[in-house]
Amino acid sequence: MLTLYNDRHALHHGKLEMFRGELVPCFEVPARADFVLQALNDRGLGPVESPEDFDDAAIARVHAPRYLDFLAHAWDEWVALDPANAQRDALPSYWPIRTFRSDVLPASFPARMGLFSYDAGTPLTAGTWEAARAGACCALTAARRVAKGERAAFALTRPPGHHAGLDFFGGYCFLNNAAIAAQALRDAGVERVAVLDIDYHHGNGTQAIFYERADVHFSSVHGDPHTEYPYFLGHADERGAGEGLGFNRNLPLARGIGFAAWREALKEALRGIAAFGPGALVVSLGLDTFAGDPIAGFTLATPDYLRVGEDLADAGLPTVFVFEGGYAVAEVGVNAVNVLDGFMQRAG
Ligand code: FKS
Ligand code: ZN
Repeated sequence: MLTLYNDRHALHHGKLEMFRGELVPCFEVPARADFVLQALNDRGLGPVESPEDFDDAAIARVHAPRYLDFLAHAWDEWVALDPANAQRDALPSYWPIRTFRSDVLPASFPARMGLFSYDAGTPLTAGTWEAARAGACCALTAARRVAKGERAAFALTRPPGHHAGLDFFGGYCFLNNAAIAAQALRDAGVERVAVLDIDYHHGNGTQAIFYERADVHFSSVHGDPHTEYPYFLGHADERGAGEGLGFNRNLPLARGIGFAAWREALKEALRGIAAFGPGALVVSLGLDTFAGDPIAGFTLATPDYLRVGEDLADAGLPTVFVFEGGYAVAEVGVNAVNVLDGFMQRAG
């Protein structure tokens, strides 16, 4: 399978995230992508190519201009607050929750950090903007290649994207690579695009971006938000709104379930996607459904990911895979490549 690899991903390297009242080492580390690249090479599942560059317009199809402007300058503003900040990552501490105003753009940088985010687990670092921007170009290149006739392409990049919304970061995500790819496919002339999110965590950002649209269907299989991150979105009764009503589908599953139950939900999501009749599929490929994942709760095993790839290939759609979560670092590469390998073997 064609892989587009963002070799600037490691410019985003958070040190610490807030967890249970303490700052702990980040789970979302550069080594994750390195292990996937290594596994691709070991399997001989090439070619691996460099992404093309795109201007900000393609990214602004999905994200608000004032948010992109904030991200582009955030690190410089952080260091301007205190030169010592150059040695530490920026984390938000103040959020405009209900009854506060979010229409007034604060002059204060810490206030804007909170306005444009929703958790304290997503450090912004010196290279975050460059890495995330190059990652969006990686997803855009994969979409372009699939629009031009490639059966499938894999955007291998980080930081991940599916929690990032129109104008907010969170859940280790800054730019929504899957949403950017889906919009690019629409702009390339694909009339209906489906996004299937199989990360352990609900893709709240992607859902929100397309919630009122009938041209992009979003389906997600994930840990039940009653108990799992991101907690405040991802319930089964979220079916879309306005013109988008009926084009959003959530299949939340209880923490602890195994592959058989998970695969039934996957197949159910794929039936809904087939009924939608899309011209292309974008897969938010998280591997944190793995039994050994340190921050998630399903129990898929390494060989199961070959079956996942086969099931996805059976949808018979031009497919863009976008790398999302997966924190069992030593296994994430083989698990990701099993999906892609299973897909290609089945797709022929
Ligand atoms: C552990 C608590 C959970 C946030 C989890 C974020 C998950 C991110 C992800 C993505 F694909 F975006 F990377 N903290 N400290 O896996 O969904
Ligand atoms: Zn996840």
